[in-house]
Amino acid sequence: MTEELTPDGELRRRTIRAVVGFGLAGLVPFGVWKWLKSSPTDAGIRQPLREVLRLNARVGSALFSPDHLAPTFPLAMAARNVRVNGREGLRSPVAGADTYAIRVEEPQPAGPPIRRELTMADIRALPHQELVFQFKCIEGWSQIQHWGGVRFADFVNRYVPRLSGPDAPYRYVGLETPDGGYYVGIDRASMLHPQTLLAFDMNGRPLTEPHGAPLRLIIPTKYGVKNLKRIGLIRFTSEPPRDYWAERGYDYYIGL
Ligand SMILES: Nc1nc2c(c(=O)[nH]1)N[C@H]1C(S)=C(S)[C@@H](COP(=O)(O)O)O[C@H]1N2
Ligand SMILES: [Mo]
Repeated sequence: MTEELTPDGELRRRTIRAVVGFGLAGLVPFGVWKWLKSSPTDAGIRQPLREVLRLNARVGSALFSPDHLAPTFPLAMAARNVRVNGREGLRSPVAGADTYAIRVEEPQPAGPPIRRELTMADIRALPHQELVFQFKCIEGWSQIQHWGGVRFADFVNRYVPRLSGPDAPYRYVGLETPDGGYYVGIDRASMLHPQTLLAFDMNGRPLTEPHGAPLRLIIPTKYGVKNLKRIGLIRFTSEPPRDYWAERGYDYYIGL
C-alpha cells in the first residue's frame, strides 16, 4: 500500500476552496456561460479557457527561477513501494540496457535535424545525481521518492554542446517513448533546472520496467504527467513539441 501524505488540514482547505469555487461559479451570468459553451474548442477545451491556461503558462514561466529548488527530504522518508501510474508507450517489450538506444535530434538552421544515438553507457558516464523529493500526480496523490541519475543540463553540455549556451537556438525539449506511444513537450528553462534528471535508479537500484527502465525523466518542477518513462527520443525544438495530455485538454505547462 502507498502512504497517505495528505494531512487532514490540507484536505479541509481544499474542500473549502472547492465549495467557495462552486458557489462563485453560480454567479457567472447565463450569457457568459452561453458564450463559453458556443466558443470553439482547442484540444478538448473551450478557446477562452485555453487562453487562461496560456496566461498561466506565461505567469508560471515568468516566475520560474532556476535557483528555486523543490524541497528535498531525508533518504529515510522515501517510499519503499513506489506507486506505478500510466502505461502509455510501455506496452511493447523494452530493449535490454546494453542495446537500448536514445535517439537525439538537434535542429539545424537549414535542412533536417541532426540525428544521433546514445547508449545507456553514455548517460552513465555523466556525474551521478541523487534526489529525494515529493512526486505529485494531478490525479490527487503524491509520494516522497528517491531517484538517481544524471542532470539533464549536464547531458546537454556534454552531448549537445552546440545547444548549451544562453542563446542556444531552441525553446523546448520533446521526449517520446521508443514506440511514440507517450510523448511530452517541456520548456527549456524547466528542462535545464538543476533538479531535472535523466533517471536510471530508484531507491538505489536500477529502475524497474513499470517505472520506465532503462531511462526516464524526473522533473520536480512539473506534475507527474511530464515525468516521461522509457525515453527513446530527445528532441530540441523551437516550437512546442506534441504532448500526450495537452492534446487531451490538460495544461501544457503544468508547472508546480
Ligand atoms: N511512458 C509513460 N510515461 C509516463 C506515463 C505514461 O502513461 N507513460 N504516465 C505519467 C504519469 S500521469 C505519472 S503520475 C507518472 C507516474 O510514474 P510512476 O509510474 O513511476 O509512478 O508517469 C508519467 N510518465
Ligand atoms: Mo499522473
